[in-house]
Amino acid sequence: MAEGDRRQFFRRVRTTLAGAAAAVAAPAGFTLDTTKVQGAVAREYGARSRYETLKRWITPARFLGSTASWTPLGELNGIITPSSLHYERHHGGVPDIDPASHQFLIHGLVERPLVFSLAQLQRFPITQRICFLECSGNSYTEWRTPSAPSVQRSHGLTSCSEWSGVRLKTLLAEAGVMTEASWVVAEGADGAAMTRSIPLAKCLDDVLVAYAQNGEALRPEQGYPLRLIVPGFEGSINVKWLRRLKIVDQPYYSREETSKYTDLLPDGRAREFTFTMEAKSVITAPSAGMRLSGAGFHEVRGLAWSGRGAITRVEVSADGGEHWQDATLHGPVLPICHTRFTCPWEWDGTPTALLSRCTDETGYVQPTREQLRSVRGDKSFYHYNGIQSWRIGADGTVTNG
Ligand SMILES: Nc1nc2c(c(=O)[nH]1)N[C@H]1C(S)=C(S)[C@@H](COP(=O)(O)O)O[C@H]1N2
Ligand SMILES: [Mo]
Repeated sequence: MAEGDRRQFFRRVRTTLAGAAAAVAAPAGFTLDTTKVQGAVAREYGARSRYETLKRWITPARFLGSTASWTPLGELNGIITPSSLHYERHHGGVPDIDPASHQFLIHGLVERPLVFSLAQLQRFPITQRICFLECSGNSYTEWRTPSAPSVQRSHGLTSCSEWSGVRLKTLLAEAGVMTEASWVVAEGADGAAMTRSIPLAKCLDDVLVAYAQNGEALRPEQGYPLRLIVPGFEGSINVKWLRRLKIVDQPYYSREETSKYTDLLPDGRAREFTFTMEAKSVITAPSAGMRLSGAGFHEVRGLAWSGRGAITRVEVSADGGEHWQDATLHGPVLPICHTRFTCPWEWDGTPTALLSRCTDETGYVQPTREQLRSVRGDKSFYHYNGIQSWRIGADGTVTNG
């Protein structure tokens, strides 16, 4: 038997035994309650079971309208985030926009300035893609002393949806982009009038003007009725409540790309336009705030994603980073998309730490916190993608660190 085969074989055996260990034997003479109870009638618009209570965690607002809500990653499964639990970030509150009167303008360095209603936009060929969004402020608590009390509060500013809409390049072709154009400035219709500059090349590649999320209209929090989806780029550039695209020949250096969303480097200079979100992974269970019921088999579960393409590998360490084992990736494994991984783990009941490390299709390997800090210094806030470590105590408690 080849070495790889043998490893696979042992893993299969271990998983089977583990399954048996987790199963509960039915007591002798056990009878299942088979009473029939008349149920409720159909509902026109669905809601979850009244026994389910999972929620986003909302950052206490510093001022009215500027807030963030975090996805409870620890308790979710699969790669699609339920729309009701998609993280939110807004700088001027969630506007209430009537789609019947909303107008979307493309102007600037174009042959034909165009204005669209939602209905007009929906007559263009539709396309869809599943991709993650991640706020560049996600995991900011982990730069210095890792301190978030849960994976929701360390990593919950990322979510993954299926988005449908029109390719921006289709609309730009319709408008006729002039040769001197090189950037596109996007503006939202919210209280913050969120404004971001996007390289024209990206807009002619895979940017979407989206009006649907997971099959239905966008949620108000996600930009109803219209938003940009800029796959792999930091969250803030995915302008919601989109009302205007101005085609220009230089970036606009708006507030959101000078005072905010820049990375202060060790030499005191600020790096601008860090567009792409680098590869990152995190173990979602067990994770901080959870408690293991006891020694024995546990399945380590998590998520990995990269703004540069598909995840090709995730490794898990159950001894604080000394040894690493390949995790199983569960399909579909899509580019620029949350990817599920699992890894069987036999806990011996002694204190240890669980870590995950991912690699993407460019060969980039998720760095340790120390590696990141050695390059980026200790003044950074945004764009943290270091390896996360969850400490397991002898009593089964899981903490950050
Ligand atoms: N118009 C507008 N667009 C916006 C924002 C905003 O405040 N206003 N916030 C941005 C930020 S910082 C992020 S991280 C993403 C969040 O998208 P979501 O709320 O759908 O998760 O939207 C971006 N688009
Ligand atoms: Mo963000």
